Amino acid sequence: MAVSLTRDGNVAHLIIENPPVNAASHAVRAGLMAQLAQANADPSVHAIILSCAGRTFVAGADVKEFGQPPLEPFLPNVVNAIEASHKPVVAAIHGTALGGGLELALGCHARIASPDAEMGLPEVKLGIVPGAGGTQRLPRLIGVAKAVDLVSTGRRMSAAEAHDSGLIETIADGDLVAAAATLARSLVGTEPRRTGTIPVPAFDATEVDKQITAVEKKARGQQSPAAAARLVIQAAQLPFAEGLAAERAAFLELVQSDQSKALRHVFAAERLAAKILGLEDTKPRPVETVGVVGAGLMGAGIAVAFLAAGYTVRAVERDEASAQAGRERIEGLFARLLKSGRISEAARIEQLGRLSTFAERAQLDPCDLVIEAVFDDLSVKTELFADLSTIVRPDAILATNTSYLNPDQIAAVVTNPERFLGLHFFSPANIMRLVEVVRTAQVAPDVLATGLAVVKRLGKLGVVSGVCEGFIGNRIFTAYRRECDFMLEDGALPHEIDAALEGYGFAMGPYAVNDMAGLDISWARRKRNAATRDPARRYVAIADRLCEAGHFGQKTGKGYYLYEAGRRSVDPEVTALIEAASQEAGITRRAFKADEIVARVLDGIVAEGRAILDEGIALRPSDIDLVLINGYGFPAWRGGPMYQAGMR
Ligand code: T1G
Repeated sequence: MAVSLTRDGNVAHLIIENPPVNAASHAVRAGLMAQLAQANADPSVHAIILSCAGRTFVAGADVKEFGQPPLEPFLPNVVNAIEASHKPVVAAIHGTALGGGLELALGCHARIASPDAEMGLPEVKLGIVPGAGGTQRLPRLIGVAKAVDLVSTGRRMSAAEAHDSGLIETIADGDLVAAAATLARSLVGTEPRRTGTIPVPAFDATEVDKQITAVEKKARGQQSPAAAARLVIQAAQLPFAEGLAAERAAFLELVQSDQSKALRHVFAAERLAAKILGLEDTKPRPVETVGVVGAGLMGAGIAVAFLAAGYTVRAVERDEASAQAGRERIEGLFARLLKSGRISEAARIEQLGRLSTFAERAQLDPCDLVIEAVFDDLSVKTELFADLSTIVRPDAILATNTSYLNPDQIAAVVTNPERFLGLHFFSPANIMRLVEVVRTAQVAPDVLATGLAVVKRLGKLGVVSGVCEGFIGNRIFTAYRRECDFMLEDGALPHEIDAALEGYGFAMGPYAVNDMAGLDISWARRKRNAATRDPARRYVAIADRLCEAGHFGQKTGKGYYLYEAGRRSVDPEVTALIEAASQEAGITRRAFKADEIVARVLDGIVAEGRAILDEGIALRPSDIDLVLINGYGFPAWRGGPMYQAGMR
């Protein structure tokens, strides 16, 4: 039974049980309506509590029912019925109360949560808006500005923040259900506090308008964030029932939209990425102490990611001075997280407390896993891993963060190479969600499973990639850049290509990205590969010309663009250099429309994606979508390049 009713004296306890995440499926909705009616009809019941069995409170409507014929009772009606109850109903929240789950709790007359509970309305991440009263009830409890932030970002609130903002009455100290029963009993005989009847607090309309403008800018073409934010404003302008109707209409329209279908593909793809054939029953190895070799930009970010996820970190550098610099770099990242409010002072101290830095590799011997982020050169890597093989336990896992080298060549020097794999982080490693888990030729199943489990514990998205130059992401990015460079030589200009792709929804165009990363890194690699480059293949020398002219990007104040006083502008010197390169190549330049630029780029990406699938480097098209979305700024609301190409 999806919803059971038990008694605790004069309190009826409704318990939802629908594993794995108590989604508000049809059975749950019908069960709630029936048990609520029974509790309300029973004179010996004076109050009601609503809680969930298993690991979490309701994590939302059942996304698996989307696109199916809708079955009554609909969730808004269930929430309204709870709100209308003449006996007080208390929600007891543990785990994650998300979407329709939080909306159920908002329909209750009071809410209590366990200290580690989280709450949010992440519907925008599925291309929809809350559809069961969330945009109308939430602002009545936490105010308009905070509600706009929560519904337009889909972020979660901790129990502490929820309590401070007025979303929940209290945080349970000890047994959650017992505390909820006490709270429910304290409300017996009082008029239930129906959220829908609470006036929306006054708000600063100018400030909220600015908020919505920022939401639209950040959405880069995605509809749902601004739609959700506007509905919150309407809550302050319309009678409650009309606000609910406006929300429902917006929900029903968006749930049919291409953007929502694409984002639901991404939701399902993320769950699928963790499912690897043959690893279903493979138990990961225990990992608690992690070694990080190289505490430069990448290494420091990786160390912060592991510390934030509760691991003990031993960071090693080549000498004392570098080790000290590495520690300062890590502390600097924490200081920035603190300043931006992403971490509390207590958490910063606790996490840094699990860090130790050394100048001797021998200090890595207690590690369960060691990952390196040293200079991306084969001889540097092989020397390191040959040494590490003699230092750490024979069963300790060794991982490389290489972006372009062949991990199988590195594995050749590793003792017990079955314990070696690639964990390719993206910069900044403590922020970027994507990690390519590189399946080396000899990796043991439980080592691969451990890699995926570690990435999940880091709160990141692991995508398995086979071994080829650049793995999935950089290989496709090379193809994407190649198409862009061809158009550059054929007549387009960097700002035109960037504008076309940003107009399509990319976070940033390739030339602006290149200027941020620095042109010299890829120049060094091109020079390394020049001897083996296929002379039959078209080669565009524009980037080389720019580097020869000292255009290394933002770090030199000029790259594909000019950077003055923090502003980016078109550089006539670059335009002239590009036109000269076309002439040198005997090409008559022509104009490019934005649509053609986007189509050429997508064709290039999809063609490389198909090759990667044919070679078995990626396990499925949706993995490629996830890599481009989470590592290269491809707009999630378009579902990914392979999805756009009709490959599911
Ligand atoms: N419906 C159905 N199945 C769900 C689900 C959902 N809402 N959420 C998760 N699952 C499945 C998931 O597919 C996987 O299944 C298993 O649960 C474990 O998930 C009216 C309309 C809750 C934080 O957007 O964010 O409410 O792959 O691997 O990492 O306004 O899942 O094992 O077969 O992700 O521990 C709004 C979505 C819906 C929350 C758990 N809610 N879920 O994370 O496990 S729209 C959401 C999550 C809505 C109303 C509207 C996470 C999680 P399988 P998992 P996890």
